[in-house]
Amino acid sequence: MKGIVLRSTGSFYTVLGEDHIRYNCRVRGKIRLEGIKETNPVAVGDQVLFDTEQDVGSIMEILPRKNHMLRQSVKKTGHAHVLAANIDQVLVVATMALPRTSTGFIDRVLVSAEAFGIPQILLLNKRDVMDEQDRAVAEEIQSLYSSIGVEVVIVSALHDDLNIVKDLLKGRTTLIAGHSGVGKSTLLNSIAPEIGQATSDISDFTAKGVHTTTFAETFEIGEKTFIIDTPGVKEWGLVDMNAQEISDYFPDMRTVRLDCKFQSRCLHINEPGCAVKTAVAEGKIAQSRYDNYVRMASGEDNRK
Ligand SMILES: Nc1nc2c(ncn2[C@@H]2O[C@H](COP(=O)(O)OP(=O)(O)O)[C@@H](O)[C@H]2O)c(=O)[nH]1
Ligand SMILES: [Mg+2]
Ligand SMILES: [Zn+2]
Repeated sequence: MKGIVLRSTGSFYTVLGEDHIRYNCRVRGKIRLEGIKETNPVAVGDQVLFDTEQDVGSIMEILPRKNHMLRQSVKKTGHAHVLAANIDQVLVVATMALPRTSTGFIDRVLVSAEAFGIPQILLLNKRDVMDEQDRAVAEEIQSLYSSIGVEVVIVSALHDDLNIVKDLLKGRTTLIAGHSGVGKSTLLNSIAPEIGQATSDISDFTAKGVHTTTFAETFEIGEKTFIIDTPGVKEWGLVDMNAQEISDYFPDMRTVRLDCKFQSRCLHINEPGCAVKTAVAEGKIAQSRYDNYVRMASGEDNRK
């Protein structure tokens, strides 16, 4: 039977079959998928062929992936880990306060998605508790990211009707990313109450590093509509990317960088005649985007 992998624990997989029944499966024997060198052969979001003859089903084959996203393997063995496969879009959930999300985190996720050719949505949550200053910053962020092709919505997952968000998600598979406490579970509950996601107290978000689940999990929130929740967002890394590649995945730098004096060799950091730096000075590229680029390009850890 054909199915989609909803959840993986590393040895067992929950597969949603075409018959709409969930099966517990494992991988028996060797599975081949061309070009795979990652630590986990089968990822959440994979379309698979599986056999249901035994109590525990057997995944026989992974169907070709439309795309996938990698994250740095937790153990830093040099191997990458497939975060999820067949993703239509990435939804970054961020907040101005309680907790405050840095633009460094937002840009890191956007660049990671861009690197795999996946469109992005930015959701600024907790609109109801934004003060005047937060609101001004949120609107600034909205206009900045809209200008580089990212859809931005400012909402309250607790109090708004969320029709805009539902429309954006409808019929698609969306990978959701955001720090603990920003309201991802609350958002899922508002959109699809039947999935009954546990939410944590605001005070819990300071308890860093305490993750109850370490596995990506997919929720079906409507017909052909899936949300993949990925715990451990701190491990999101820019796998094997050098400065040139990173600047390629900043849409606002992409065209400008061809005008740099040293063109493809320019890192846009100290080089004379750098068109990117000029564009920053002229306000054509946002200072925050440039600063975040420099941090990523110099390999500095800005995952917070
Ligand atoms: N005021 C306010 N609180 C929210 C909103 N969304 C979520 N929260 C609260 O933020 C806390 C963390 O939410 P949760 O959904 O568990 O975050 P997660 O860790 O990203 O899944 C909970 O106490 C929620 O009630 C919102 O729009 N406004
Ligand atoms: Mg949660
Ligand atoms: Zn340059």
